[in-house]
Amino acid sequence: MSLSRFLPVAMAGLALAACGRDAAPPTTEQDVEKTGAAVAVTEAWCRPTPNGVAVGACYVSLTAQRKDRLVDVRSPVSDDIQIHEMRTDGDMMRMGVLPEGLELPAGRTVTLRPGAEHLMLMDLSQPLASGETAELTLVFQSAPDVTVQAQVREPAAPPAAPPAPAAAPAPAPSPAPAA
Ligand SMILES: [Cu+2]
Repeated sequence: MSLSRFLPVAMAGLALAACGRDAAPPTTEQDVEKTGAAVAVTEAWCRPTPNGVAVGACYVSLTAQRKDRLVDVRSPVSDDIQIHEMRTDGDMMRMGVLPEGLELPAGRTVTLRPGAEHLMLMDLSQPLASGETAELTLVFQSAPDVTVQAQVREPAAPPAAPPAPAAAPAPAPSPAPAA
């Protein structure tokens, strides 16, 4: 049999023609050059913003397999996301930009949280509403970008403060006469 010659089919042109303009932009750019070990991103969440407040705060937990650094964050809802730390200045807690990003030691989970490091979303294009999500793309020095959907919710109650009032330990059935 003769496998004479394959037709050099011009697939490229066909593929381009099939691309709709409304398709979401591909995220293949994140594959370039970033060959570092992946950073695990968990527990991404944001505080809801009251009406009219244009600055939001988001939090994530980051675990880098190898020493790395969170250097930038992007989101559709903010063009300017800053990586902030909290510092004690006398009796005052002040926040400020971490100019070199947030260091991620190897193998240890760094948890951003209220009162500590956090992501500050400046000039929000829309409010962060409880129950919704905000997309965050985390950019690392070595590891590939990671995009997560952060839950917008109120902060969880600190574990040290039980929510139950529990002031009156009265397990006995109260035989209060019905009115
Ligand atoms: Cu801040």
